[in-house]
Amino acid sequence: MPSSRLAEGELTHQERVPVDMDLADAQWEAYVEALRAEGFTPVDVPPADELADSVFIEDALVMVGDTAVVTRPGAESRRPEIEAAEQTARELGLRIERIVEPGTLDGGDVLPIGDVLYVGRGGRTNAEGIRQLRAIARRHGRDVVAVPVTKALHLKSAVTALPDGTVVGHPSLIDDVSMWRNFLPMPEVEGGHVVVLSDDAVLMAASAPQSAELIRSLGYRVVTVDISEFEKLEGCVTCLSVLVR
Ligand code: CIR
Repeated sequence: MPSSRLAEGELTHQERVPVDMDLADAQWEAYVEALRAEGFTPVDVPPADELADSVFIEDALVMVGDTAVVTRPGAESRRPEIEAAEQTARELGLRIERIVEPGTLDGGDVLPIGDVLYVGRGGRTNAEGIRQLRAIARRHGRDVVAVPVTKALHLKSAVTALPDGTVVGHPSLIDDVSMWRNFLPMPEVEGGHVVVLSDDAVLMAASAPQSAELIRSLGYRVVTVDISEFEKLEGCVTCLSVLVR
């Protein structure tokens, strides 16, 4: 659940604006309920109230097969978040691997498409973090493809993928659109953020209604959640959970 200090979280591209904490808590509950309604069993990572960004759990853990990679977040203020994340992964019986100093890697920079992990090299994830993830991924039969990210906080702030592998995103945030073979531009920035729920359903933020319509027109069921208070801290719909399948 969100820290009561959420409003003090890291900001890179946006101006700080007031956060309605009651609304943030309600939006969090609705997000968790939406996942439950889709058949997931939500497991809470113990709340870390002193860590403003701790609700953005995606950045602390990356799933590679049945292994949880505990990251080393690029923002120093976020490094202590990994403790509770690792503890929860252990309690779930997952195998653990780690990104270690001097590597940095945020889970928001890791986009799995099939057996490939696309990894954003930007402000939070460095070359050493990518090298370490590549070595871990290889042991699990997966490839890593590194992608420069200079216009967005994380790779997944710029692009994500539909269940069929189509990459969606807003061109203004993408360094090189031509590197994505199967790219579909979205009319809104937040339209580039989808959580794959199943082969035919995705979760999206309510802030991207035109993109949701476009994706519905392709035959997908689109579940929407309002995450306005998290978007004020540069959080996307992907960043509030880690899906363990
Ligand atoms: C940060 O700057 O680290 C947080 N305020 C937001 C992180 C959002 N994470 C994500 O989209 N994966």
